[in-house]
This record gives sequence, C-alpha cells and structure tokens, in this order.
Amino acid sequence: MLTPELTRPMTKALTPAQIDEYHERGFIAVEGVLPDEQVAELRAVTDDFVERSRAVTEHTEVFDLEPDHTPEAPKLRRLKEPHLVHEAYDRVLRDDGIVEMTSQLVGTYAVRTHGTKLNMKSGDFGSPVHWHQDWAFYPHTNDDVLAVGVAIDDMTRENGCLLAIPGSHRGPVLDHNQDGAFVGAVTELSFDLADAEPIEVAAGGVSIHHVRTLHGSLPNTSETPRRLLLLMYCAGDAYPIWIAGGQMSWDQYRATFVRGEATNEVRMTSAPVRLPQPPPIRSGSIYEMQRELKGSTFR
Ligand SMILES: O=C(O)CCC(=O)C(=O)O
Repeated sequence: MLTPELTRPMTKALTPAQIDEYHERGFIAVEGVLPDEQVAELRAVTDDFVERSRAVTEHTEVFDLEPDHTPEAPKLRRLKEPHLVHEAYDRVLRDDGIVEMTSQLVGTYAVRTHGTKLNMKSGDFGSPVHWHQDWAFYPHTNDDVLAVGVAIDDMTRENGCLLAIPGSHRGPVLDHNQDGAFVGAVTELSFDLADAEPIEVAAGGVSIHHVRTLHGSLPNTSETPRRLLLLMYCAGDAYPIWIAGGQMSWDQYRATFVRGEATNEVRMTSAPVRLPQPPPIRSGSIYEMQRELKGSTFR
C-alpha cells in the first residue's frame, strides 16, 4: 500500500497552451503525471493479473486474451474494468490531478467515468487496434468526452503507441459498420494515414484524446511491453445516448461521478451521432469486434 505522499499527483493542472492544443488537435501527451513509486505499483499489480490469467483459457468478464495465450505462456491483451478489480487502478481513476485535467478539458467541474480498460502489448507481439473513433461506441448528449491513457510503460512507436489524426475530432463520425453490423473499426478509409501522429509518452505520463479523434495502434515490434491504462471520462452533464447492455439505474449513474454530483439537467449539443447498431457479431472487447473486419485499416 502506498503512503498518501506517494500518491499525491505531480501535475495539478494543464497549462492554457496544453488546453488549446487539445481543442485544436484532439489529443495531447502530458509527461510526469504519476510518481515513479505509483507506476511501479501499477506494474507489479498488472504482472500479478498476468500471472492469474494462467488459470483461464477463454475470455472472461475480467480477462481478454491474446489469440496465442496459454497457461504456460500467458498473454493478456486486456484487463476489463480494472478499477473494479484492484484499488491501485481505482486510485488512478480518482486521482485529483487526472480528474482536474479532465475537468479543464471537458469544461465542467463535475466529471463522471464511463469505464476503464488496461490494454497490454507484450514484447514482440501485441495486437494492433484498428482505426476507430470512440464516439462510434458510446455517443453522449454532448461530446465533452475523452480518454486518459496512463502509460504504465514508456509508450513509443516501437512498442505500439497510440496513433492519432490531428483535427479529426472536428470531422464526421465515420462508418464503423461492415455487412450490416458494427465492427468497431472504420470501414470508410476517407483519411490520409500519412497525417497520423504517434502519441509517445514516458511511463507515468498520460495521453489524452477526444472521443471523436480518429486513432489506432500498431503491433508491438519491440522487446519491451506497452501497457496503457485507459480511463474514460466525460463532462458531468454528458448523458450516454447509448449504453451497451442497457440503461443504468439512477443509483448506478450517480456512482459514476468521480467529482461533483449527478443532475438530471443534461446538455445537448449538435455533434453528429451514429449508433453502434446493428450490433457486432462478436462482443466482449474491441479486439473481438474487430476480428470480423475484412482487410486492414492500416492499408
Ligand atoms: O490500446 C491501444 O493501443 C488503443 C486502445 C483503444 O483505442 C481502445 O481500446 O479503444
């Protein structure tokens, strides 16, 4: 267990230049957000979950497995909703510095979370994530919605860092359907991959991308792992238009606030919306949905 001093955020707030960059380009990287000791704790806890995944051979509610996962050589692709299974992840989700940065970017004091995931790319393999916009998965009444990616390891081009298209958050919501079903990846390739920019950040830093920013990531071609804890947040007055699995109760909704109070007055803006419908053939994770994709979005 870390002492409170070690969990105190090093970065309290974004500068006006960082806020402008986020709004202009749709993503930023912020170095030095968590102290080394907290990053070391996240690594140790994550290593332990990889060990525990030796006990399973199929995807579960918690583990999403790489295709060649075996009990002898465990290969975990994702830990689902990690904040629900270990308090070290939950503490990061509620970290004052991260919540403050989010509040600055979404423009409301109140901030709620709509989930977490820990995506892992082990050395020398590690699945790619095809190009997509998160907004296609979970549209809200307004698009003040974002994902903070906490780098548990240095995130570099070689180990499969996030890639993003600057300015794409201001463009259309692209089609993510193929043969009449949602596949969780863009199926109209109306963008230029030459514009893609890597979001590189050292361990302990974070990436932040807008919900409409077109992004993806390549496989890990290095020997070092890339583990990224993704924290999904939105403005306190952004209400989900679509929730996979059905509507939340009011109590469940209130429990999603990491700062401020839930209110029934939500803000509606004119952001374009596509529902993730008809439903995907495979569900459980973005990797499973994208398995149905014919061809590659990396061209
Ligand atoms: O882990 C990655 O590289 C990308 C993750 C992502 O975009 C997602 O899970 O929605």
